[in-house]
Amino acid sequence: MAAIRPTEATTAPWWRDAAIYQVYVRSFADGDGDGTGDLAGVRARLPYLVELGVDALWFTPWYLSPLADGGYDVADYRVIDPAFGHLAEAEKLIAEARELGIRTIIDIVPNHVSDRHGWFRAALAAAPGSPERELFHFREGRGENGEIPPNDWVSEFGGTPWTRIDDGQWYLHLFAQGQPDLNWAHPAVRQEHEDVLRFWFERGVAGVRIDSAALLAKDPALPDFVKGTDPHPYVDRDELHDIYRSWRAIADRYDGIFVGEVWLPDSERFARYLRPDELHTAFNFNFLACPWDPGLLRSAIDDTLAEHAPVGAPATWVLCNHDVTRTVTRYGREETGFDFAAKVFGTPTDLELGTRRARAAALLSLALPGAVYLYQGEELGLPEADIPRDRIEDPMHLRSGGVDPGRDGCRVPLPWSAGEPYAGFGSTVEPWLPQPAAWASYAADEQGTDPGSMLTLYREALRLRRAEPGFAATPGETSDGRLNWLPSAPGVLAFTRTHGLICVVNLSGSPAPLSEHDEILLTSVPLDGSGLLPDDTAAWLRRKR
Ligand code: TEU
Repeated sequence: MAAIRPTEATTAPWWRDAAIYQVYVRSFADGDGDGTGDLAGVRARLPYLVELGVDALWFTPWYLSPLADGGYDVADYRVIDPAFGHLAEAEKLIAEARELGIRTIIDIVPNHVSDRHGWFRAALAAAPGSPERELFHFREGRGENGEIPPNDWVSEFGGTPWTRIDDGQWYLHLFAQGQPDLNWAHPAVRQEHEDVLRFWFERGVAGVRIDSAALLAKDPALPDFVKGTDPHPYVDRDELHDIYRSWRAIADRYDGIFVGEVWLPDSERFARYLRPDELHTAFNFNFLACPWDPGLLRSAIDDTLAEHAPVGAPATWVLCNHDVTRTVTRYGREETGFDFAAKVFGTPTDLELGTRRARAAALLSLALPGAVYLYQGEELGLPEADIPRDRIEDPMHLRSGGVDPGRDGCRVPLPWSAGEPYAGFGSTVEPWLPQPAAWASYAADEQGTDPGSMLTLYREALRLRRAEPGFAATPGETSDGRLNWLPSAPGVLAFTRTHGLICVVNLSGSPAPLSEHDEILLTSVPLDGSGLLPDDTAAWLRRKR
């Protein structure tokens, strides 16, 4: 059994260098056979997660939801969706995981609720101008008969973010129609979210991921968007920081942590969310979106460490999540960066190349100072799946008029056992999203016994990352930024951490010499004995002093 790392002064707090595994519950494992993943499925697979060697699980929303956006449309935060289980089972799961040394992070979606949430139903039933409507952004339309949306904003999922209801008013939803935005200027909205945080901290969760964390606050006038105006009417407004300071005070009482989903290009603005009395960490989307290019990766790493240092927050390293193209697919394409706007159907992909690079990227990201997030299936090297168009459920696809492929391709139910129906996902009926024909060839059971598999690489890398003190955050050293670049050939990234650990990644296009070392700890592909590191591969080395 893995032990929870002690948090005394001998080691840094757990979250500063944790390996956190993202569980997309619907697609992780199906415990009751109905085609949808559930909490029973997760509980049954806890030993797998222990063996993988992760410190915490982040669960995408598991609350009651009509699933207009895969659960990011919450109808009730205090109820587990019956498709997943029930509250007592969630409590059991949190406790069982903790017994096994794994902490739990839940997902809170403060920007909006589901249109089935009690508050929104009450708002629809109430009259324009009523206190019930004040909790949301209801407005009259423009034009002679109010038939034009109240402003010119564009939904994050495309199209207008306004929907008109029967009495003629419009309500704002930055995402799908089923996700009405809350009015964060209203004290009841703040109060309710603080209660929800306490509700879950009381149940033993160790942390909270904050969805769309930079979008909640709106200019009360809801003005048209004029490019270049500062402040933006709904992105990164100063009012947010007061909200997060009050959340931090609550989390501190429970020793809980936050990870914010903050997509902001400006690093100084980004770092403001990580000041010591605000969020503990935020996802590093610049690294996630970075192309497989030595210069760009090196700058992304340097910029990340530089932006975190002044606020004393640890960096996070993320290669993929439930919103973006799977890593092995992205790296196997001509455009290896990630950009929502550039997604199209039918992009040519070399999966062998992508997989080779993803293996090297795994060693790179796991060697960097800070916390690392893994998305379920990343450890199996799953590619982005082609979903038949009539089976795509993602509102990003539906609202684009079918042009955007959407995000379902990275949300396909996991393959557990090669020889079982639906690759061992656990279903007795077809899972909610179809699995590609090749899915069984990625099954965890066969990868677990294959020394050359992606799963074996992740297990070994996570084991070493935990065992080697040189990879750990240093107590008292707030920047955790112990990384020194080593001289290397053009196109080769080489850096040291402490205790003589070295990570080398070759993106030069040809074999490159390894940095001086005494011991090879791990390589992303077997070396041939020439002393050279092949292109698109990585190695962990040790140099004794
Ligand atoms: O994602 C937020 C999201 O979609 C961002 O990409 C957003 O568009 C960005 O801030 C724009 O700059 C979260 C969840 O991860 C996603 O699954 C949900 O669909 C979404 O929020 C709505 O809750």
